[in-house]
Amino acid sequence: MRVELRVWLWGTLLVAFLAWTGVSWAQDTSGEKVVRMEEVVVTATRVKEAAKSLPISSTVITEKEIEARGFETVADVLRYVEGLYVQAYGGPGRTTSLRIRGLDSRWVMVMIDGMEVNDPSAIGGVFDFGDLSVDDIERIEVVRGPESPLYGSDAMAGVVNIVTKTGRGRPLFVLSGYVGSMDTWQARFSSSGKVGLLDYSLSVSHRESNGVAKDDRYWNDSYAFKVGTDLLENLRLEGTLRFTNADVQYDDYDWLLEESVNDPNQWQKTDHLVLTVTATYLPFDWWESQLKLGMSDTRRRYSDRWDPESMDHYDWGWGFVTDQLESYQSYTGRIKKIDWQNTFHLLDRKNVKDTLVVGYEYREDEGKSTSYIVTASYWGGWPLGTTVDRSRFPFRRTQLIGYYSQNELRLWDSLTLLAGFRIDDPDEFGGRTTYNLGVSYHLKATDTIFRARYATAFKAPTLYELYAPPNPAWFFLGGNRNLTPEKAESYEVGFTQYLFSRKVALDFTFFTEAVKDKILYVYNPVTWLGTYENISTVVDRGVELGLTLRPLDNLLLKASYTYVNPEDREHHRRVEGVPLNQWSASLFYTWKDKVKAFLGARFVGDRVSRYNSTHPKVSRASSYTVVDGKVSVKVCSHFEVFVKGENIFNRQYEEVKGYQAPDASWYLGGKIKF
Ligand SMILES: [Ca+2]
Ligand SMILES: [Ca+2]
Repeated sequence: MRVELRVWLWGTLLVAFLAWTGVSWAQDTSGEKVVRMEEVVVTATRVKEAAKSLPISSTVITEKEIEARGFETVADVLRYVEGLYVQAYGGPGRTTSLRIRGLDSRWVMVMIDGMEVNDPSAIGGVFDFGDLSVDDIERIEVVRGPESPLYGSDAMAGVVNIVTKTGRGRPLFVLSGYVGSMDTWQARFSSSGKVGLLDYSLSVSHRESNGVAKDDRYWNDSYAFKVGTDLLENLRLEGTLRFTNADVQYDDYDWLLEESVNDPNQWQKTDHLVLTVTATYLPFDWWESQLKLGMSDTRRRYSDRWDPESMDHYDWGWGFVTDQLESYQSYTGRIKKIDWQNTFHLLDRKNVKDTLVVGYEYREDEGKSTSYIVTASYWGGWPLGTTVDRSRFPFRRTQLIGYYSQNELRLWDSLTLLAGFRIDDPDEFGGRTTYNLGVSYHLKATDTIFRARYATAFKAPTLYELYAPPNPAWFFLGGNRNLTPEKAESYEVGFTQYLFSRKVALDFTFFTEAVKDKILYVYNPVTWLGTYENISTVVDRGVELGLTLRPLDNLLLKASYTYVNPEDREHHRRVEGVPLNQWSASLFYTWKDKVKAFLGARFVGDRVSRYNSTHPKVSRASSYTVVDGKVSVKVCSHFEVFVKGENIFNRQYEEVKGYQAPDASWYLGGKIKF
């Protein structure tokens, strides 16, 4: 039977069963709520607001929901969010990127506690989600659509902000761990609470796995720490630190066959450190001033020694053979920033509320890299010699200064008008101004919220695209200093309809976004020499549908459907690697606060993996449906056991063609609280 059909059948049976048991336990209201209908979001406007009342599309995932789903990484959690597509190059620890509304991962800004963590030493400045665990996270906020008017460059497709937990109440200590498929084991210690004037939260975890196939080992150590104090009634100081150290074995890739080729001794080592210090001061009750200093440092090292099994030994045909004897690459990227935000509650009356945000941001992006490759070549068995290719991308820095402002006017508690603009002064390109205009209206008679929004955005070229040194071995002419920022313009309209005293919420959003002057690698077909140019245009259109259903207090159903179709206007074709259709459904169930269960299914449609210039056939990556679940049982007030399954029906699938995703995986674990 097809996986989709089985999923549907089992899903229907399960809903029927839960509804039945749910009715018999309807009196039981002790279940903790995974999702509140009135979720608040900060990232969308830089001010804490009810998410649905804003003219901006956002999703908030709480700690409880993360815990209920039982996933290990932020990427796994994001796979269930509407409008998002996560692509991993294989199993645990492998490079993982995120698209928002089908747009490039280069245009997604990722923040941890309001600090950008994108890697400026990566070609497109992309953040790699592969090693980011859910340790010590209180909430994940996702904003879809351009956020440049508030956050500047990089936020063209949207923003993901990961917020570390704030300690509250009596200190709590949690020890947890699990073992399971792929010889995986994980252990975590975490604690949070308030001691005297200090509130804190911390988490230390270790995970290792043998991965999907041969020589796919993975280790991850993650440390997260937050400490805060309300020094005065109107002054709060807060510091956060997150450090991840991970090692993963990766494979070679055969571009002709679009297949992975095992390499037994090829490793990637990643260190990522994020630090933030924030002071929040309220000189008056109508003025909140926040100063944030932040730093994000990413180091990646890749090493490989020769072996006969992988593509280190490569036969080019015509008797020409190369052996890559040794290779080593190192990349260091760092972002430093100062953000000073002032929020003025200018009017705060019953029928008129006006909030003005004014801020200044200074940001530095730094990067450098080195590469060392030793290759021996042969022709017809005769040695032609050994070449040592050393290249170095010397330390580079770009600076960016931004001034932002946004006014939010709320009338009669139903009409919200939002207007924002930001002036950025990237040191290379002159000033950039981005705008944001939005309106939302709550029609109380039918409990419907209507939304509409217009926004512009830009992304400055990355260090690599601008300054990369030429590399004749790769026919690379070097970075292009004449590049200009990529620009985007977007519109969206939508509504949220609540039904049955808000037990049901329906969301609909239509959006369109056009990106001009997209930076692409362009090469001369005769000489093969190439570099980056502002050459392409992408026009994106799509819809997002969401359904939240809480028929009973202890039962919650969330479902979403996303259609996106970004079109490459230069070639008049669909952008590679983007599924047109995606849906997901999640069921959360609590029984007397003793049993908690999650069951989820998600479908990803097929993707064009590559257009072949010499071959008329387009290569495709096929669609898939994956089912995940978790059941945890509280044995006593201090101890719980859980079992979780990922890809339960053992669907063989690939997010990126040629990179096998994990088979059905089962994990058994426990958790002690004291
Ligand atoms: Ca391998
Ligand atoms: Ca090797």
